[in-house]
Amino acid sequence: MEKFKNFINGQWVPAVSGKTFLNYNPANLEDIIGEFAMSEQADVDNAVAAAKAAFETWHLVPAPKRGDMMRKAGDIFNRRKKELARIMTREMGKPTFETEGDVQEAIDTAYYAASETRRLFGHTVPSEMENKMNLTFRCPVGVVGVITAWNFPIAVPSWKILPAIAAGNTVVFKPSKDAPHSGVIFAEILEEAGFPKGVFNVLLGTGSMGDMIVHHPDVKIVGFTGSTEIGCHIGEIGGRLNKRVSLEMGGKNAQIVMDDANLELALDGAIWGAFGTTGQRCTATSRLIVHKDVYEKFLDMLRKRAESLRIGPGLEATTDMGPVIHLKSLENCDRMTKLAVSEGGRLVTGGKRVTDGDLAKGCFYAPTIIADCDETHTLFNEEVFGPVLCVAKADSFEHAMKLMNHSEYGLSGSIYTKNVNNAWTAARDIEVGICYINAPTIGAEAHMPFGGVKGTGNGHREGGWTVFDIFTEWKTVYFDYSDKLQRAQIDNY
Ligand code: UN1
Repeated sequence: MEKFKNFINGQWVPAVSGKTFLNYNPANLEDIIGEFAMSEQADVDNAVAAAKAAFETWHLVPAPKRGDMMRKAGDIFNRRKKELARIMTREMGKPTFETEGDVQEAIDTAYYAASETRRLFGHTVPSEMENKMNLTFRCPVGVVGVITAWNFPIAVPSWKILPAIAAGNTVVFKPSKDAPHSGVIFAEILEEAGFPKGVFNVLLGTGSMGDMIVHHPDVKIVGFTGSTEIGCHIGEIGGRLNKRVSLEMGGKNAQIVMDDANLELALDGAIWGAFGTTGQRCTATSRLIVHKDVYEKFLDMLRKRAESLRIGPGLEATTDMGPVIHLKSLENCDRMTKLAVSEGGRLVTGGKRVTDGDLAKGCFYAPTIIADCDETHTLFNEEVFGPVLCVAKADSFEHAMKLMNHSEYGLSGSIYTKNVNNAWTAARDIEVGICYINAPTIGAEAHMPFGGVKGTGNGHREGGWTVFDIFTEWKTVYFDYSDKLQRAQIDNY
């Protein structure tokens, strides 16, 4: 069986304890992907020490030179795109056309971060005193801990790792225990791109090791994507230890379909939003809010299309929708579906595990649609992270918006309408970080801010130019060339 090691200080090393864990292909649980290092405190200490030492010199490398290496990393991701996609699909399940898109997001992020190394702008500002100039610039912070989920095993880590390193920080990365091979790939690529030893380190292992990274006194910033429960836990630790923590957590994203919408377009959006990545995106459409005048018609269109999706292993070219990540997730889909029906929801399609032929070896759940839900239903409020879509009927635009904003989360939201007034009102009033007009709730682009409001996050934005606010500190410099003591607020007024 293939063995996978940690990457610390430019070396591939087993866990200090020698312990390992196994990871399985969710499309076929008989397919064991490999044996992965199970890191503990000693490994965390080694990785953080390496990153801390590397920071001493890395932060002094001119940013555009760091950008040159970043561009090379983008080239390597590009060269290996198809091969990586198959590795990622084998460990987390989504079809290869999706994992190729996942790698493309990392390529885009690498090139974008590389360009930004020539644009890490500060400000020059007039002083209130004579012969004095004020300016600000961004400073790297030190060792960054990155902890991510398995659903975008290359893209989401890239949003944090690449800008953090481009800005002059060093990184200790803990990939999900369900997508450790993707973490290994990341290290292979940054190693080949020529980043100095210690700048990027990967620790394989399970959740408790993530806790050790967060607690480590030399880790100055933590970038996290994952469940609300773990994110809030990390936030608490960060608050206590006074470290910056950027949290990207749950979602219960909704798409509104108004009576004046292009229904075929809205259907494409709903199917892709709800069942793309088997519904396992933080941005997945898990609530559909449909105007009463097109409600039954749209449900019928939705059912037909959902039933035509080809379920299968993501490695097969004909597959539209792959498995969910593990058996526990399968059980959760089933539990939430049953609960929705017991609370009065109408099962339109799905609601069962798919076990035809070889699919019985994997974690396949049928695309599931539950109609007649409203704010009182558990399914309307709680994230499933699977292919389970709930549908609610809206009497009017105002009612649809009320349903939309009835959520403790606020990552993404969408509206399909041809009414320009309603579209702009929705863009203003939907309580989310990412709003789509006539497009599904998924599909963020690498160069735009990504993040959510309310229970989804804690105010940070990855992606785009805003990500540098997470991974740098501002320094203000007052440059006095008057040759005398000038007392601000006193000598000038
Ligand atoms: C996630 O689900 O964690 O916008 C990220 C999207 C993708 C990224 C999703 N580009 O759906």
